[in-house]
This record gives sequence, C-alpha cells and structure tokens, in this order.
Amino acid sequence: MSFEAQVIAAYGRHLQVRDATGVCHDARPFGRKMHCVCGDRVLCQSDAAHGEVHVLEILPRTSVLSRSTLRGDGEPVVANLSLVVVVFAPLPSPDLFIVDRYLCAASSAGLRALVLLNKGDLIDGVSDSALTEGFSAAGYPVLRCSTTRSEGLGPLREALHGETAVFVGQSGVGKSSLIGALVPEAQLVTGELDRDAEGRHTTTSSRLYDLPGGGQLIDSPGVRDFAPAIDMLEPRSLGFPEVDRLGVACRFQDCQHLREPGCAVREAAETGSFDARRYESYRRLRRLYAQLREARGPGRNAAGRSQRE
Ligand SMILES: Nc1nc2c(ncn2[C@@H]2O[C@H](COP(=O)(O)OP(=O)(O)OP(=O)(O)O)[C@@H](O)[C@H]2O)c(=O)[nH]1
Ligand SMILES: [Mg+2]
Ligand SMILES: [Zn+2]
Repeated sequence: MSFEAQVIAAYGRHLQVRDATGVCHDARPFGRKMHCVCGDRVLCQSDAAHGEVHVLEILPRTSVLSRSTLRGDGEPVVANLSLVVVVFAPLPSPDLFIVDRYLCAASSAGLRALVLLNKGDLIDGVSDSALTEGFSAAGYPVLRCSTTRSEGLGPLREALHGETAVFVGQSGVGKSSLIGALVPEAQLVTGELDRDAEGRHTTTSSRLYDLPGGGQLIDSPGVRDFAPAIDMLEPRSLGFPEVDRLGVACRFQDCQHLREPGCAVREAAETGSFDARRYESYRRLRRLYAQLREARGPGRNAAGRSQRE
C-alpha cells in the first residue's frame, strides 16, 4: 500500500514520516541515492511483511535550504520552508559570519529570513545594537528574546504564525530551548538529544513540530560553520542585499567588489554607508566561493557531477 507523508525527522537514513491521518512511521529511503530531509513530502510504501516503511519518491519541493560540502557540492538541509530564522546569542561567542551565510543561503533559495537574538538577559542595549545593526541596515527583520525570562516570545510567535520555519545557527544559542517554549509537545521528545564533550545537551537531528495556532517549526542541529551551496548563490552579490543594491553603480558590470577601480560597494563600505563587517563577510564568502569551485575541480557542472559521467 502506498501513501503520501511528510518527513518530520531525519537522522541520516533514519526517517520519521507522518501520514495524512497524523500517524507517524519509522521509514527508510528506498535506494542509496535518495537524500530525504526534514520537511520533504514523500511517497511511501509499507512493507507489512517486514514491518517497514520505505520512501519511494520525494515529491517536488517548493523550496530547499542547502549547504556546501567540503568538496563544494550542494546538499539539502531542509525542504518546503517559507521562512529561515537565524538564531544567535551573546553566548557562546557569536560568529556573525555564520549568520550572514545562512542569510545568503536563504536568499539564494528564494526564502524570507529573520534574525533572532536570543539570551537577551545576558546583554545590554549597546552591545545588542552593535551585534544587530548590520542586519537591520541590510533590511532583515531583527527580533530579540530571552527564553529563560520568557521575554520577546509574543512577537516571535506572531512572526512564525502560519509559516513553515526552520531555526538554524551555532550550537548552544538556544534553538531547542526556544522551540520548547513555543511548542509544548516539544519537551516530550528527547530522543534527538545527545550530550556533547562538555556534557551539554545538543541536537543531533532535525525535527518538525506543529505550532499551536498554525504553522510548522523545524529544530536543526547547531553548526560550527556553514557554507551555502555555491551553485545556488547569485554570482554577483552572493546573496547580500546591500551588494545587490549598491553594485548597480560599479564601473564594471562583472565587478566582484574586491579591488576593482570604481567599485561602489567597496566605496560604500569605506564611507560607512555599507556595514564594514558585512562587507568583510562578503569578501570572505567571495574567497570561499572561489575555493569551493576550485575544490570541485574543472569540468563539473551545476549538479556537482563531472560532465563526462
Ligand atoms: N541565559 C540564557 N540561557 C539560555 C537561553 N536560552 C537557552 N539558554 C541556555 O543555552 C543552552 C543551550 O540551549 P539549547 O536550546 O540546547 O541550544 P541549541 O541552539 O539548541 O544547541 P544545539 O542543539 O547544540 O544546536 C542551554 O543551557 C539553555 O538553558 C536564554 O534566553 N538565556
Ligand atoms: Mg538544539
Ligand atoms: Zn563593485
């Protein structure tokens, strides 16, 4: 018997899918090459004799958030989203380049994005604006909250209402804690938690939850680093909205906004109208973009396979 379902948890090849009647099944992709991710809509078949459910096919995705592997190939992370929420916090020491790169990945996937500063209880107003002003200036909505003090959760609930959103970001910023505060049933699911070297709980697989009042929210494992899938990036701006806007005034049409004369992007960064940190982040991503293309080697097409294969 075959049926349609949604992937609500993905841990490598171990999947959990939920059918139209709300029943959850453990499932496995049928075939080595199938890469299912959380949020995927899939066609399944139950093999009653072995008590197994196989995923036969991934139904067309409306969107997919992707990353680059170290080899420079694109790899899906979550699918069928409407919103990417990039979470960061004053502790652990924030790496804003990771936030920037998730924002670029969202824009290259055609997804709206929101920046969320959690652990507001650990920060004063001045440091808060130093951390967030570059994102606001770029045009991203920025929200602030403290999960431990239950502050700022109302506006966050409003922003998530009716969306299919994913929480992404560094490990330890409070993604799972936030989801626990927003989705009461989330606290019941502890199977995905593991302890890291310091004995802290850390999320090891993505899981989708229904938001009370409508919408879905996906918790994802924290990262130490993140690179967007390079083939999906807009080649001129790499997904930075400021570069996109300012770049129209560059002298050369194919300006990479590095050392070219008459570069309006670099000039804006020098005069302060483009956040200098964001510009530095653009430059780093530009270098990484070149490195990953190099790593993949010549003669590989957009799907990351050799053209001769
Ligand atoms: N002070 C403070 N601590 C918080 C807040 N939110 C979460 N924490 C703490 O931060 C730590 C990490 O929280 P998690 O929710 O596990 O973080 P995570 O982003 O899910 O981490 P990974 O699963 O590893 O990606 C826990 O000890 C939480 O209690 C907050 O608003 N303020
Ligand atoms: Mg977590
Ligand atoms: Zn330029």
